[in-house]
Amino acid sequence: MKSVREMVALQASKLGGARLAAALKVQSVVLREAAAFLHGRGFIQLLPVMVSPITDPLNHGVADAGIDYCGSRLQLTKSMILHKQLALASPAASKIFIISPNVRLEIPERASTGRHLLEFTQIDFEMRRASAGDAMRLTEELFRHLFSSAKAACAAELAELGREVKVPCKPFAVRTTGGLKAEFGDSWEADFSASLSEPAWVLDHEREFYDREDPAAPGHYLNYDAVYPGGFGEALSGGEREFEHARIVGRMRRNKMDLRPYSAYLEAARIGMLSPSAGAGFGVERMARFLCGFERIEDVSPFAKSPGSDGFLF
Ligand code: ASN
Repeated sequence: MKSVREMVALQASKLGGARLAAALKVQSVVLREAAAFLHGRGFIQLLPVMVSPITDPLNHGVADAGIDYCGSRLQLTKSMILHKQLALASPAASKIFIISPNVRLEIPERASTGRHLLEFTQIDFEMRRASAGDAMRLTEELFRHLFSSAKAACAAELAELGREVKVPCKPFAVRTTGGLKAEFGDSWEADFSASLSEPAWVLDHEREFYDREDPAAPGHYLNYDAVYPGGFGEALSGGEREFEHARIVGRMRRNKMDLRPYSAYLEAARIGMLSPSAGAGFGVERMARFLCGFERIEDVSPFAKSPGSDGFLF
């Protein structure tokens, strides 16, 4: 166990170092250019929701993080998916994005992936009456724009890091989760990413209740993950959404969820406030890590919080 003095000295050298400085510049370009690109496509930027009675349930190894307030329980946002669906009810907001801080208390084992942090920021977008294909084409253009902007604006920093960034061709290659499992087995995610030289899509995996199950092929899902090449793993995830009350309830029951906390969201679905939509979100720190070619995501974040760690200073 290191002393506070030793830990502060390490933090000082991280903050004063060229590596973090390069990553922060790359990340800043990603934030600026993602907002500019989405504004240019007619998206409205919403401010983040950070506490709410409901958030993304993320039924996989993430503990709830909440605060008690005046006798009720507020959750810290794990993702704004449910609020994205609700916000689309505004006529001003047929295409929205949020630079959204998320808190996910991940299981300690996730520290080994190099791409999980307890708090991170995602650029989260949603489009009313859009299809999976619409969201995938938009993502491909956005990623191309972000990669080429970072390359141009941070040429000196990337050269110093010895990192060559390739602007991907579009459309990205497309695979399915089932096909990759058959080819690579249980470690398909890491192995598939390691086999790639450009980002690729992985379609159709059973995730949360809000990703739409294909009405024409039950057991299949109209969702998509973008995967970075070179073993950097998942970049973005999204899907078409369930918006009809009966289907949402059916999916929640299948996931053995307690419906009570979601009563207002379900009422909104029942009265038709939710519309068909598609969207996605990608982690800003993950993109900075990929563009810089860093092994660990902690290296792009000045105040990184790794899963399982209890030695947080700031
Ligand atoms: N942002 C993701 C989406 O739009 C959800 C998530 O981050 N869990 O599907």
